[in-house]
Amino acid sequence: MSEDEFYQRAEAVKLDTLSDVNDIGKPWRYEEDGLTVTRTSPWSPPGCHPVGCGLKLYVDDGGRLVRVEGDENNPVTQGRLCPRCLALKDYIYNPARLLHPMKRDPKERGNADAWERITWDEAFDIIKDEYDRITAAYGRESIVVFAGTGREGGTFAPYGTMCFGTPNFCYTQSGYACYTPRLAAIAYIAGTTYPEWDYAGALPGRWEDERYELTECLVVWGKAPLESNPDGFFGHAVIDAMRRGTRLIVIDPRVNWLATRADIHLQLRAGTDTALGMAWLNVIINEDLYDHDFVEYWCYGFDQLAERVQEMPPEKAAEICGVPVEDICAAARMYAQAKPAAIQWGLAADQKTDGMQNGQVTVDLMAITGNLDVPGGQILPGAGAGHNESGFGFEKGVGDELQKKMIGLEQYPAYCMIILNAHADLMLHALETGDPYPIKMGFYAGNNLMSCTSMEPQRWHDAIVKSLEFCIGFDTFMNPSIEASCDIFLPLSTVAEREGTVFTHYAPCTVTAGFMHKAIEVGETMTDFELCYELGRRLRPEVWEDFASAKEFMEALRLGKKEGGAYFDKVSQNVVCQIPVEYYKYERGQMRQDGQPGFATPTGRVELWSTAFNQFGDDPLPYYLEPEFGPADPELMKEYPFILTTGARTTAFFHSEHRQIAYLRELNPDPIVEINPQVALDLGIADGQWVRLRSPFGECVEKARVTETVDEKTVHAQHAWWFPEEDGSEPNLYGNFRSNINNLLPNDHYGKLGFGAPNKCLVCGIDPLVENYDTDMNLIWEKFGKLV
Ligand SMILES: Nc1nc2c(c(=O)[nH]1)N[C@H]1C(S)=C(S)[C@@H](COP(=O)(O)OP(=O)(O)OC[C@H]3O[C@@H](n4cnc5c(=O)[nH]c(N)nc54)[C@H](O)[C@@H]3O)O[C@H]1N2
Ligand SMILES: Nc1nc2c(c(=O)[nH]1)N[C@H]1C(S)=C(S)[C@@H](COP(=O)(O)OP(=O)(O)OC[C@H]3O[C@@H](n4cnc5c(=O)[nH]c(N)nc54)[C@H](O)[C@@H]3O)O[C@H]1N2
Ligand code: SF4
Ligand SMILES: [Mo]
Repeated sequence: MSEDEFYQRAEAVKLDTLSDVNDIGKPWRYEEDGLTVTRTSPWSPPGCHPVGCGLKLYVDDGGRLVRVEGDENNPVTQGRLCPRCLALKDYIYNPARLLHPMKRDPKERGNADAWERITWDEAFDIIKDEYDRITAAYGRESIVVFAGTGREGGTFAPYGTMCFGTPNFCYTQSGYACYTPRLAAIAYIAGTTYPEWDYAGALPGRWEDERYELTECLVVWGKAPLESNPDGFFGHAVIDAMRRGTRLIVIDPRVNWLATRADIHLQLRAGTDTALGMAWLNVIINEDLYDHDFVEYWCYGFDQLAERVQEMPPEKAAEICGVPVEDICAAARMYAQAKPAAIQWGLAADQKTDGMQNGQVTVDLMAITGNLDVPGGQILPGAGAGHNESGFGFEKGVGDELQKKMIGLEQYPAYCMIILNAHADLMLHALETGDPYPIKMGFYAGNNLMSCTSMEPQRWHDAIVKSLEFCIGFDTFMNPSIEASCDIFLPLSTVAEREGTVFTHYAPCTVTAGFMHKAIEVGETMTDFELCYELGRRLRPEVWEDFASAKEFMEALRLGKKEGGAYFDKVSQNVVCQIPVEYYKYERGQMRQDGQPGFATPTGRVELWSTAFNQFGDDPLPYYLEPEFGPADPELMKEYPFILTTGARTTAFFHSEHRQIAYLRELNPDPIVEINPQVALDLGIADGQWVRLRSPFGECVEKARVTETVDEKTVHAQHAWWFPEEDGSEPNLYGNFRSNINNLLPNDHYGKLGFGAPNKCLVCGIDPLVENYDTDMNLIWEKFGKLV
C-alpha cells in the first residue's frame, strides 16, 4: 500500500473527525489536593490489549506517581480497572526494572552478570556497525523482528518495514494461533475484518441509545473476557449486558465464572469446536431457523453449505465433543431464535489445527442468522477501513523484490499476506537450518518467545543462540529470551511515561479512540515509536526523511495526519472519543470500495462456499479435523490419558509479564494446573502438590489445584511461567524451562493454509511429585516489593 492510499484509508475510519466527535469528562490534566492528575488511556507497556481503560495518574511535586485511579469519564470502562493497572506504580518503580541501555560481549550471552551500562549513542553506534556488517554480508532479509501479541511493540510493523527494512517481521507462535486465523476467516469469507459483538460502546447513549437493540443471546465461545479483556474488548461489558437481560451460552471445556451464570454451558472436549459449530449449522438449517432474506440476498453457496453440514448431525457432534445432544440442539436453537444474537469468539478458536475452519463455521453462523452489521449483533467496519498499519512503509522500506523473500510467503500466501508476517514455523526452520537463507540478526519487539510465545521453546532457544550473530532486546525488564540471546538491551517507557494512541479492537472496528498522556519521566527510556524513529533514521536515513520527529511519525501512522504533532496535541485533549458506528452498511454500498451494495468478495456476498479458500487450495466448505494427538490415537492415550488445554488468562498477569510485581504475584504465586478431584484421587495427588506434566514433546512441573472446573478427561495448565527471583544465568535462565508448559506443545502442526496449532488440545500424562517448588513470597516481597 502506498502512503497516499494509507492516508485515504485513515480518512475512511473517520480519524480525521476525531476532534469533533465528542469531548468527554474533565480536562485531560488538572490539580487535585496538591497533586497533578493526568487522565490517560493506557495500552502498553505493561502489556495489555488495546482496551484503554480510563486511568487517572496522580503525580506529586517531585514528579513521582503516587496514586492511580480509574477514570469514571471513560464511556465504556467507567472507572473500572483490573489489578494490573492498579499495581502500575509497583511496575514502574520496581527495583528490577531496567532504565538504561546496556551491552554485553556476545561470548557472554546467557551470563546475567556480564551486562555493562552504556549511553544511547553508544548503543546506536554498535547497532549501526552490526547492521551494516550483517546486511552487507547476508542482505536485509537476514534480520528477523520477533513480534508478540497486540501490545504496541508486538504489532509494530514499522520495525520491520522502515527501521530494519526486512520482510521478516515474525510473530513466533506456531501457526499464528492467535486472532489472525479468526481475522483471516472473515477477511476471506466476507471481505471485512474482525466482527466484534456490539456492546453499544460506540453509541453516545450507550445501552440506552435509541439505535441500540439489546443482544438477546450472547455466545461466549472459547473466551474468558472477564480475565482477558481481549483484543480491545472490555470484558465487563458482558456483565453490563447480562444485568439488562442478555442471556448467555458459554462453550468451554472449563467451568469459568461466566459458565456458572450461563443459561447453557456446553462443556466440550477441548479442540472439538469445529464439529460443534457444524452441528449448530446443521440444526439451524435443517430446522429452518436461518434468516431467509439475508441468505438469499447476501450469501453465496448456501446449498453447498447445507449439504456439507449434513455430515455433522448433532448426534455425531455429541459423540465427538462429549456434550449431550439435547444441549447442542437447545443452544443452537436459542442462538438462532434470538434477535439480535452475537458470538464472542476467543483464542480457543485459533489454537487447534483446524483453527481456520473453526473461524469459518463461526462466520457462517453469524451470517446465516442475519447477525452481521446489525445493532446488538456483530459490528463490522466500513469499506477501506482496513487501515492496515502492517503495510505502512512497506513499498519504500522493504520493496517488492525483498518482499518476495518473506519466509513462508511462497508456501503460505494466505497467512503471510493477510498480515505481512513471516511464517512462524518456517522461521524456526530457517533459524535451525539456514534454509532458504541464513538468519543472522534479531530484534525483540515485545516478545518473550522462550517463556511464552513459542512452542518447543528449547528448540527456539538453541536455534536463535546458534544462528544469530547479533541480537537486540527492547523491554522494561530483563526476561529469559533477552538474557539468553541478546548483545544489546534498550530500556522501554511505560504507559505513564509516554504519549500515544489506543484504538479498541485494533483500529478497524474501533468503538473508542483513546490517547496516552505522559505524566512522569523515569530513567532514559523510549517508546516503540521513538526507538523506531531514532534507530531507523540512523540506519536508513533515506526512508525517514519525510518525518520531522518521532511524534510526527506517530501522528501519521496512528491518526493519518502529518502536522508535526499539533494535530495529536489537539485531539488528544479528548482523552477518549467514541467513533461513530453504522449498521446495515452492506445494503447501502458502504462495505465495498466500488460503492456497490454487498460485501467485498469476488461474488459480492458472504461466501459460505469460499472462493478464496478454494483459490488457496483448501476446501471451500468447513470441515472438522480430529486433533492429531488425542483419542483418535488410542495407543498414545494409554501413555498420555488426559486432554491438556493451556493458557486461560488470569487477571494477575499479562502472559510472561508481572511476575516481579509482588502484589500481583501474591494473587498467583505458582504455576497452576487444574485437575479434577476424581483424577487426583485416582493418581494420589493432593491439592497443592507439585506434579510432572508430560507429552510426546516434553515435560514440565506445575502445582496441582484440585477442582471441579475441569472434568475427568481434561487438565488445564497455566502458561508463560519463569521466575525472575531466581538465578538468571544459563543454564537456569530464571528457571525458564522448569514450569514451561510450552515444552509439551509442538511446532509444525498447523492447517492447510498455514494457520492453527494444537496449543489448547494436546494429550498429556500426569505424575505426582514429592518435590516442592513453592514460591517463597517473602523473597518476592524482599526482592521486588520495596520500590525505588
Ligand atoms: N490478564 C490477561 N489478559 C490477556 C492476556 C494475558 O496474558 N493476561 N493475553 C491476551 C492475549 S494475547 C489473548 S490472545 C487474549 C486471549 O483471551 P481469550 O480469548 O479470552 O482466551 P483464553 O483466556 O486463552 O481462553 C479462554 C477460554 O477458552 C477455554 N478453552 C480452552 N480450550 C478450549 C477449547 O478447545 N474450546 C473452547 N471452546 N474453549 C476452550 C478456556 O478454558 C478459557 O476459559 O487475552 C489477552 N488478554
Ligand atoms: N501454552 C500457551 N502458550 C501461549 C498461549 C496460550 O494460550 N497457551 N498464548 C499465546 C498467545 S495468544 C500469545 S499472543 C503469545 C504472547 O506472547 P508474547 O506477546 O511474546 O508475550 P510475552 O511472552 O509476555 O512477551 C512480551 C514481552 O514484551 C514486553 N512488552 C510489553 N509491552 C510492550 C510494548 O509496548 N513494547 C515492547 N517493545 N515490549 C513490550 C514485555 O515486557 C514482555 O517481556 O503467547 C502465546 N503462548
Ligand atoms: S485491562 Fe487492566 S491492564 Fe489493561 S488497560 Fe484495562 S485495567 Fe489496565
Ligand atoms: Mo494472543
